[in-house]
Amino acid sequence: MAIAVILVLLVLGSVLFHFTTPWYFTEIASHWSNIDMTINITFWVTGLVFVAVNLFMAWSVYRYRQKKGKKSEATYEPENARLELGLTIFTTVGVAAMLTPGLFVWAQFVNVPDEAHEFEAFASQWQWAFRYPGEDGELGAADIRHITEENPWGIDPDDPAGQDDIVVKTPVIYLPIDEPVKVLMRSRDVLHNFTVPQFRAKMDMIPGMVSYMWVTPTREGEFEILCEQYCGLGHHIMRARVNVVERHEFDEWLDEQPTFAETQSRPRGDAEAGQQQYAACAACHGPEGQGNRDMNAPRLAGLQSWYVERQLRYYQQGIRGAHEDDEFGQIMAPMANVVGTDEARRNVSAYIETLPSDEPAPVTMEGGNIERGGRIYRANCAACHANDGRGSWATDAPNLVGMDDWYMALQLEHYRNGIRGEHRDDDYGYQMTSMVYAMRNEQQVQDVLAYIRTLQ
Ligand code: HEC
Ligand code: HEC
Ligand SMILES: [Cu+2]
Repeated sequence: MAIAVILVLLVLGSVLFHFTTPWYFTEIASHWSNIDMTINITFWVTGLVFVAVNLFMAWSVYRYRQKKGKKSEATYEPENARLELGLTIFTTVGVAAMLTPGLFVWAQFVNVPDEAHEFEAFASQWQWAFRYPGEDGELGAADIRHITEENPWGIDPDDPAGQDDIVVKTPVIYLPIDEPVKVLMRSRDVLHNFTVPQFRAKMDMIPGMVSYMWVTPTREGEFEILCEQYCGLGHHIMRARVNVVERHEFDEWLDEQPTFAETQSRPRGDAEAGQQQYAACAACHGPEGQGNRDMNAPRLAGLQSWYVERQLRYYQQGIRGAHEDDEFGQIMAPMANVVGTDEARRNVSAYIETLPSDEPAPVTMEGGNIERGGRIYRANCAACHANDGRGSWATDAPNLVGMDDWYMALQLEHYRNGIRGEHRDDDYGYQMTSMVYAMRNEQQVQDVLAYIRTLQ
C-alpha cells in the first residue's frame, strides 16, 4: 500500500515539477521554434507514458496486494497475443511520433538558405575568436599550422581571399536581426561546441574539420555563447557574447573591426620609444621595473608585452582598477592615461618586456607547503599558466615566475572578492575569478605561491 502511494506521489511530483520549475527554456531568440516543438513532443510522449506506466504499476500494487489468509488474485500470463500486439502498435506509434518531426527539423537544419551570410567561430582551450568575410564575401583558407601570436586564427597568410577577412579576437560579436547566418566552426585543439541557448541550435567543433549550422536571430539583445562540450579544466569559463542588433548597427560594428591584413601590418611595439614613456612609470615601478613594495607597485620585469598592453587598456577603460575597494588599482588607473593610445601602450609594453628579469622579486612571505602547492598548481593553474609558470599568449595567462609574492596574493584575494575580474568587459580576468577557488583557503594560496617561487 505504501509503495502504491509513493508511486502516485512520484507521478504527481514529477508532473508538478515539470510545469512549475523555474529551470526551463530561456525565451527563444531565433527562428528555431521547430526545435522547441520537437522537444515538447518528446516531453508529451515520454511524459504520458511515464504517468500511465507508473499509475498502472501503483494500481497493480494496490489491486493485487497480499491479504491475510487469501490467495492473491494475480495470475501469471506470459503469452497474450492481443496484449502484445496492442503494446507493439502503441509503442511504435509513440516512438514514431517522437522521432518523425525531428527528421523534418534536421532536414531544415542541414539545408542552409542561399541568402545566409557567414561568419566563423574558432574555439580553443578556452577562448573564442571570430572571423567575418571581407569585401570579397569569402573567408580565406585557414589551418592551425599557420597559428602564431599575431595570427591566432591560423589564417593562411598567402591566400589572397583571407587578407580582407574581418577578424575579432575579443569574445564579443554582433549579428544582424532577422537575417539567416551560417556559422562555420573550427577548433584548434579538442572537441568544443558552439551553443547560444536562446538560439536553440548548437553544433560540435571538431579539430581538423569545419562544421556548421545556421540560424536566424529574431530578438534583439545580448546572449551568451557557451561551449557545451566538456573540453577540459576551463570548460565552464569558455564563454563569449553575441549581440543581436539592427543591420546598420551591425555594419557600424563590423566597420570598426580590423581586417586580417591590417592586423598583420600593424607596427610592432617600439621599445626605444617605449623607454621614454617608461620614465613616468619608473617613479613607482622602479627604473628596471623591479617593483616597489612601499608604493604597492608590483614588479613589471618578466611580464609579456601582450599582457601589459591589455592591463593598461583595462586600467584606462575602467575595466580594472575602478572598483571602490581597489585601493592600489585606483592609484594605477590614472597612470594608464600617460600611455593612452594603442601605439603608446604597444611601445611601453615592448620596452617592459625587454627589462631584465633574471633576478626574481624579493621574497616577502614565509611558509607554505611546496609539495601541496605543487599539486594544486599542476592540477589547476598549469593548464593556462603552463607547467613552468611562464604563461602563454595562447591561453592569455601571464607569467607568474619571479613576480612579487605579496602582489600575487593580493590579486588572488581581489579575484576572490570580486574586486578584480568582475567588470563585464574583463573577459580574461573573469576566468581567474573562478579559478581562484582551486585554492580553498589562505593556507592553500600560500602553498601555491611557495611552489611558484620554486619555478625560478
Ligand atoms: C603612482 C604610482 C604608479 C605609477 C606612476 C605607475 N604605476 Fe603601474 N601600478 C601601480 C600600482 C599601485 C599597481 C598595482 C595595482 C593593483 O594592485 O591592481 C600597478 C600595476 C601596474 C600593472 C599591472 C601589473 C600586473 O601584473 O598585472 C601594470 C602593467 C602597470 N602598473 C604598468 C604601469 C606603467 C606602464 C606605468 C607608466 C605609464 C605605470 N604603471 C605607472 C602604481 C603605479
Ligand atoms: C583558464 C585559464 C587559467 C587558469 C586555469 C588559471 N589562470 Fe591565472 N590567469 C589567467 C588569465 C587569462 C589571467 C590574466 C587576466 C587578465 O588579463 O586580466 C590570469 C592572471 C593571474 C594572476 C594575476 C597576475 C598579474 O600579474 O596580475 C595570478 C596571480 C594568477 N592568474 C594565478 C593563478 C593561479 C594560482 C592559478 C591556479 C589556482 C591560476 N591562475 C589558474 C588564466 C588562468
Ligand atoms: Cu570548449
